[in-house]
Amino acid sequence: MNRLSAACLSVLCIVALSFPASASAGMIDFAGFAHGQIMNTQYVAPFGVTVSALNEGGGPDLPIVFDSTFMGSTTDGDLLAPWDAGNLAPNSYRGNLLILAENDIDANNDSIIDDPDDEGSRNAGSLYFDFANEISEVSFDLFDIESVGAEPGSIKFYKNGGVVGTVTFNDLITNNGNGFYDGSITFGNNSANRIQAIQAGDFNVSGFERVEFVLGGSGAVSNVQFESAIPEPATIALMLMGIGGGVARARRRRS
Ligand SMILES: [Ca+2]
Ligand SMILES: [Ca+2]
Ligand SMILES: [Ca+2]
Ligand SMILES: [Ca+2]
Repeated sequence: MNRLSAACLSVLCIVALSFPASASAGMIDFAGFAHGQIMNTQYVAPFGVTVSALNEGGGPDLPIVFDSTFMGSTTDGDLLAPWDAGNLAPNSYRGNLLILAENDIDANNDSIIDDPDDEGSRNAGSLYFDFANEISEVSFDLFDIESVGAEPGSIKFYKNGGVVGTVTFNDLITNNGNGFYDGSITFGNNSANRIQAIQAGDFNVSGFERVEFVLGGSGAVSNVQFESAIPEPATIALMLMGIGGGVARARRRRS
Protein backbone atom coordinates (compact mmCIF):
# COMPACT_ATOMS: atom_id res chain seq x y z
CA MET A 1 0.00 0.00 0.00
CA ASN A 2 1.47 3.35 -0.96
CA ARG A 3 1.67 6.25 1.45
CA LEU A 4 -1.24 8.15 -0.11
CA SER A 5 -3.62 5.18 0.18
CA ALA A 6 -2.57 4.66 3.79
CA ALA A 7 -3.25 8.33 4.55
CA CYS A 8 -6.67 8.13 2.90
CA LEU A 9 -7.54 4.95 4.79
CA SER A 10 -6.68 6.59 8.10
CA VAL A 11 -8.96 9.51 7.13
CA LEU A 12 -11.71 6.94 6.47
CA CYS A 13 -11.15 5.48 9.95
CA ILE A 14 -11.31 8.92 11.58
CA VAL A 15 -14.51 9.76 9.68
CA ALA A 16 -16.07 6.42 10.66
CA LEU A 17 -15.13 6.89 14.32
CA SER A 18 -16.53 10.43 14.32
CA PHE A 19 -20.08 9.15 13.83
CA PRO A 20 -21.52 7.02 16.64
CA ALA A 21 -23.52 3.98 15.57
CA SER A 22 -26.62 5.13 17.46
CA ALA A 23 -27.98 8.46 18.64
CA SER A 24 -27.32 9.47 22.24
CA ALA A 25 -30.13 10.70 24.42
CA GLY A 26 -30.54 12.72 27.58
CA MET A 27 -33.09 13.80 30.18
CA ILE A 28 -32.97 17.05 32.13
CA ASP A 29 -35.18 16.72 35.22
CA PHE A 30 -33.35 19.05 37.66
CA ALA A 31 -33.25 16.20 40.18
CA GLY A 32 -30.92 16.72 43.13
CA PHE A 33 -30.99 20.52 42.99
CA ALA A 34 -32.40 22.65 45.82
CA HIS A 35 -35.77 24.46 45.70
CA GLY A 36 -34.51 27.90 44.59
CA GLN A 37 -31.29 26.74 42.89
CA ILE A 38 -30.22 29.02 40.02
CA MET A 39 -29.57 26.91 36.92
CA ASN A 40 -26.98 27.75 34.26
CA THR A 41 -24.11 25.39 33.42
CA GLN A 42 -24.90 22.38 35.63
CA TYR A 43 -25.83 20.23 32.59
CA VAL A 44 -22.81 21.15 30.46
CA ALA A 45 -20.67 18.26 31.72
CA PRO A 46 -23.19 15.46 31.17
CA PHE A 47 -25.05 16.74 28.11
CA GLY A 48 -23.48 19.93 26.70
CA VAL A 49 -26.63 21.84 27.71
CA THR A 50 -26.75 25.41 29.05
CA VAL A 51 -29.89 26.84 30.69
CA SER A 52 -30.73 30.55 30.68
CA ALA A 53 -33.70 32.93 30.88
CA LEU A 54 -35.00 36.29 29.72
CA ASN A 55 -37.57 38.02 31.91
CA GLU A 56 -39.99 40.33 30.06
CA GLY A 57 -41.89 41.15 33.25
CA GLY A 58 -39.30 43.32 34.97
CA GLY A 59 -37.97 40.53 37.18
CA PRO A 60 -34.51 38.95 37.09
CA ASP A 61 -33.29 36.89 34.09
CA LEU A 62 -33.00 33.84 36.32
CA PRO A 63 -34.05 30.24 35.61
CA ILE A 64 -34.50 28.56 39.01
CA VAL A 65 -35.67 25.25 40.41
CA PHE A 66 -39.11 24.83 41.97
CA ASP A 67 -39.77 21.59 43.87
CA SER A 68 -43.31 20.44 42.99
CA THR A 69 -43.32 18.32 46.16
CA PHE A 70 -42.19 21.16 48.45
CA MET A 71 -43.84 20.82 51.88
CA GLY A 72 -42.82 24.17 53.38
CA SER A 73 -44.30 27.64 53.02
CA THR A 74 -44.49 28.83 49.40
CA THR A 75 -45.92 31.87 47.64
CA ASP A 76 -46.67 29.66 44.67
CA GLY A 77 -49.03 26.75 45.33
CA ASP A 78 -49.91 26.63 41.59
CA LEU A 79 -46.82 24.51 41.00
CA LEU A 80 -47.40 21.89 43.67
CA ALA A 81 -48.65 18.35 43.04
CA PRO A 82 -51.25 16.83 43.02
CA TRP A 83 -52.27 18.41 39.70
CA ASP A 84 -55.74 19.82 39.03
CA ALA A 85 -55.67 19.41 35.23
CA GLY A 86 -53.70 18.00 32.32
CA ASN A 87 -52.64 14.59 31.02
CA LEU A 88 -50.40 14.05 34.08
CA ALA A 89 -53.13 14.87 36.63
CA PRO A 90 -53.61 14.24 39.39
CA ASN A 91 -50.85 12.17 40.95
CA SER A 92 -47.89 11.88 38.57
CA TYR A 93 -44.60 12.55 40.39
CA ARG A 94 -42.75 15.22 38.38
CA GLY A 95 -40.12 16.28 40.94
CA ASN A 96 -38.24 19.52 40.32
CA LEU A 97 -39.43 22.04 37.74
CA LEU A 98 -37.71 25.01 36.07
CA ILE A 99 -39.33 28.44 36.45
CA LEU A 100 -38.56 32.00 35.43
CA ALA A 101 -37.94 33.75 38.75
CA GLU A 102 -40.12 36.70 39.77
CA ASN A 103 -37.63 37.74 42.47
CA ASP A 104 -34.00 37.06 43.31
CA ILE A 105 -34.21 37.55 47.07
CA ASP A 106 -31.51 35.60 48.89
CA ALA A 107 -31.52 37.12 52.39
CA ASN A 108 -29.34 34.41 53.93
CA ASN A 109 -26.75 34.62 51.12
CA ASP A 110 -26.59 30.90 50.42
CA SER A 111 -26.98 31.41 46.64
CA ILE A 112 -30.41 29.72 46.80
CA ILE A 113 -33.44 31.95 46.08
CA ASP A 114 -35.34 31.98 49.39
CA ASP A 115 -38.95 31.80 48.11
CA PRO A 116 -39.01 30.50 44.53
CA ASP A 117 -41.93 32.08 42.68
CA ASP A 118 -42.57 32.06 38.94
CA GLU A 119 -42.90 35.32 37.00
CA GLY A 120 -46.61 36.14 36.91
CA SER A 121 -46.47 39.07 34.47
CA ARG A 122 -48.06 38.64 31.07
CA ASN A 123 -45.91 38.20 29.04
CA ALA A 124 -43.52 36.57 31.49
CA GLY A 125 -40.51 35.78 29.31
CA SER A 126 -38.47 32.85 28.03
CA LEU A 127 -36.55 29.82 29.27
CA TYR A 128 -33.74 28.66 26.96
CA PHE A 129 -31.99 25.33 26.54
CA ASP A 130 -28.84 25.53 24.38
CA PHE A 131 -27.36 22.30 23.07
CA ALA A 132 -23.65 22.10 22.16
CA ASN A 133 -24.53 19.12 19.95
CA GLU A 134 -27.65 19.45 17.81
CA ILE A 135 -30.67 17.43 18.86
CA SER A 136 -33.12 15.67 16.55
CA GLU A 137 -36.14 15.67 18.88
CA VAL A 138 -37.35 16.87 22.26
CA SER A 139 -40.27 16.09 24.56
CA PHE A 140 -41.04 17.80 27.88
CA ASP A 141 -43.55 18.62 30.63
CA LEU A 142 -45.39 21.96 30.82
CA PHE A 143 -46.97 23.21 34.05
CA ASP A 144 -49.61 25.74 35.11
CA ILE A 145 -50.47 27.09 31.65
CA GLU A 146 -53.91 28.49 32.57
CA SER A 147 -55.24 28.77 29.01
CA VAL A 148 -53.99 29.80 25.60
CA GLY A 149 -56.10 32.95 25.92
CA ALA A 150 -54.83 34.06 29.33
CA GLU A 151 -51.26 32.78 28.97
CA PRO A 152 -50.46 32.30 25.28
CA GLY A 153 -47.03 30.81 24.71
CA SER A 154 -44.95 28.80 22.31
CA ILE A 155 -41.89 26.63 21.85
CA LYS A 156 -39.34 27.94 19.36
CA PHE A 157 -36.64 25.84 17.71
CA TYR A 158 -33.35 27.27 16.44
CA LYS A 159 -30.65 26.21 14.01
CA ASN A 160 -27.67 28.29 12.82
CA GLY A 161 -28.79 31.19 15.01
CA GLY A 162 -32.30 31.49 13.58
CA VAL A 163 -35.79 30.21 14.39
CA VAL A 164 -36.62 27.25 12.10
CA GLY A 165 -39.90 26.26 13.74
CA THR A 166 -42.52 27.42 16.22
CA VAL A 167 -45.21 25.37 17.97
CA THR A 168 -47.72 27.51 19.84
CA PHE A 169 -49.52 26.25 22.94
CA ASN A 170 -52.67 26.67 20.84
CA ASP A 171 -51.26 24.24 18.21
CA LEU A 172 -51.03 21.59 20.96
CA ILE A 173 -54.74 21.72 21.78
CA THR A 174 -56.28 22.60 18.40
CA ASN A 175 -57.13 19.83 15.96
CA ASN A 176 -56.67 21.80 12.74
CA GLY A 177 -54.12 19.64 10.96
CA ASN A 178 -51.10 21.52 12.31
CA GLY A 179 -49.41 18.21 13.19
CA PHE A 180 -48.81 18.95 16.85
CA TYR A 181 -52.30 18.41 18.25
CA ASP A 182 -52.58 16.06 21.22
CA GLY A 183 -56.13 15.51 22.48
CA SER A 184 -54.86 14.43 25.91
CA ILE A 185 -53.54 17.91 26.73
CA THR A 186 -55.70 20.11 28.95
CA PHE A 187 -54.50 23.50 30.17
CA GLY A 188 -55.74 25.11 33.37
CA ASN A 189 -54.65 26.39 36.76
CA ASN A 190 -52.18 23.94 38.39
CA SER A 191 -52.11 21.85 35.20
CA ALA A 192 -49.37 19.35 34.30
CA ASN A 193 -49.00 18.03 30.74
CA ARG A 194 -46.51 15.80 29.00
CA ILE A 195 -45.82 17.09 25.47
CA GLN A 196 -44.84 14.34 23.04
CA ALA A 197 -41.66 14.57 20.95
CA ILE A 198 -41.34 17.43 18.50
CA GLN A 199 -38.81 16.51 15.83
CA ALA A 200 -36.37 18.41 13.62
CA GLY A 201 -37.96 16.58 10.69
CA ASP A 202 -41.25 18.34 11.50
CA PHE A 203 -39.56 21.51 10.21
CA ASN A 204 -37.45 19.82 7.51
CA VAL A 205 -34.16 20.46 9.27
CA SER A 206 -31.52 17.98 10.52
CA GLY A 207 -31.39 19.27 14.09
CA PHE A 208 -31.96 22.00 16.68
CA GLU A 209 -29.26 23.84 18.65
CA ARG A 210 -31.62 25.79 20.93
CA VAL A 211 -35.12 25.31 22.31
CA GLU A 212 -36.93 28.39 23.70
CA PHE A 213 -40.03 28.14 25.89
CA VAL A 214 -41.94 31.42 25.55
CA LEU A 215 -44.16 31.79 28.61
CA GLY A 216 -47.13 34.11 28.27
CA GLY A 217 -47.55 34.06 32.05
CA SER A 218 -46.71 31.92 35.06
CA GLY A 219 -45.60 28.38 34.30
CA ALA A 220 -42.81 25.83 34.42
CA VAL A 221 -40.93 23.28 32.31
CA SER A 222 -39.26 20.01 33.25
CA ASN A 223 -38.32 16.46 32.22
CA VAL A 224 -36.82 17.74 28.98
CA GLN A 225 -35.94 14.57 27.08
CA PHE A 226 -33.92 14.76 23.88
CA GLU A 227 -32.13 12.71 21.23
CA SER A 228 -28.87 13.90 19.74
CA ALA A 229 -28.87 14.46 15.99
CA ILE A 230 -26.48 12.36 13.92
CA PRO A 231 -25.79 12.80 10.20
CA GLU A 232 -28.12 10.86 7.94
CA PRO A 233 -26.64 7.49 6.84
CA ALA A 234 -26.95 8.72 3.25
CA THR A 235 -24.80 11.76 4.10
CA ILE A 236 -22.10 9.57 5.65
CA ALA A 237 -22.18 7.23 2.64
CA LEU A 238 -21.76 10.19 0.27
CA MET A 239 -18.83 11.50 2.30
CA LEU A 240 -17.15 8.07 2.26
CA MET A 241 -17.74 7.76 -1.49
CA GLY A 242 -16.16 11.19 -1.97
CA ILE A 243 -13.04 10.16 -0.06
CA GLY A 244 -12.95 6.79 -1.84
CA GLY A 245 -13.22 8.57 -5.17
CA GLY A 246 -10.24 10.75 -4.18
CA VAL A 247 -8.17 7.61 -3.50
CA ALA A 248 -9.16 6.10 -6.86
CA ARG A 249 -8.30 9.30 -8.74
CA ALA A 250 -4.96 9.57 -6.96
CA ARG A 251 -4.17 5.95 -7.88
CA ARG A 252 -5.06 6.57 -11.55
CA ARG A 253 -2.84 9.65 -11.69
CA ARG A 254 0.14 7.75 -10.23
CA SER A 255 -0.15 4.69 -12.49
CA1 LIG B 1 -31.23 31.80 50.22
CA1 LIG C 1 -46.08 32.89 40.79
CA1 LIG D 1 -51.87 29.30 37.96
CA1 LIG E 1 -49.85 29.96 34.93
